[in-house]
Amino acid sequence: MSEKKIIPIPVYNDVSFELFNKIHSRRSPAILRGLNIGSCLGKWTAEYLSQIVGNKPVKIHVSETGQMNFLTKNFQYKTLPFDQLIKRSSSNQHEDYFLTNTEVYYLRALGTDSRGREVANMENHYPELCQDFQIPQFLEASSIFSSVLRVASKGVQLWTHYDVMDNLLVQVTGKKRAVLYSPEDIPYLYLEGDKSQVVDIDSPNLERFPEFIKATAHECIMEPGDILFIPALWFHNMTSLDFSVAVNVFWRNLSPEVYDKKDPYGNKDPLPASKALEMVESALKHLSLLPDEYQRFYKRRIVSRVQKNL
Ligand SMILES: O=C(O)CCC(=O)C(=O)O
Repeated sequence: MSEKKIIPIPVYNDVSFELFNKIHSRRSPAILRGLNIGSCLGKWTAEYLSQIVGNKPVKIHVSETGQMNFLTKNFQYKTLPFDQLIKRSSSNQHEDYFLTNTEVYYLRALGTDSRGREVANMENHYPELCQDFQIPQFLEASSIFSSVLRVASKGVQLWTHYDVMDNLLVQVTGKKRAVLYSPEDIPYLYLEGDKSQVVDIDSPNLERFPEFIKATAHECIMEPGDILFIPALWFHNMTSLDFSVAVNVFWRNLSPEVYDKKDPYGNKDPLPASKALEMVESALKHLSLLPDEYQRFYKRRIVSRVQKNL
């Protein structure tokens, strides 16, 4: 049986603006280590965060198991005061809980509107934390789309997915394992929309997902202070190895008109791509009017036409 392929994500120390531009144009992931991210490093403990942010309500994911699965929704959305979230997510056993006393928590900060349509922005929504945090001055302010606070219990593993914007993920507190797959690995990832159906990437069900073995994992362990460059369209699967606090910044590398204006997360396909995907669905619907033999023939013709352009 063939072995799982793993490539370590390269680590760059004290990255200059010029080096960052080179890394960015290579379109592959990298760890930027030793950059100044502000006084948050070492300061953002559970006690400090609870005290400074207080009890404002936040919408979170709660799950009995660390391995969260967006497709089967093995978690629930709940609301907690921020300080309660921090208390619970920084401990393994809870006096108060929703599902079980060992449940885990994940916060992906959103805006403040009740329908979750507002883009996350640290300056607007967590101004008390902003004085402690800075992103290296590599990005043009006008291209920045969002800045997202992320808090996770130890053991939370976020499903493999892609986003459509470039991303700098700044790990502030705790360690995190990052496993990334190249956009070229799409044939092996069993996608449903922007997510992979392969939830257990370390012990995949190879009867259901036989091709997954061909995917190459680009891996690293992020230390506090590390910044991971996740290029747009790279799949990523993140596991918090400790109580974890991170901030990520999404920015646009395409012209603004191609992005979906109704996308608060930075993960909706660019408009020309979503149009094209819709047309594929429509093509399949048309073909379903034909007998199997003809359907297969014309699907192969379509695949061969697309492959000519790859
Ligand atoms: O580190 C995390 O909690 C998830 C990061 C992530 O999915 C992202 O930055 O897009």
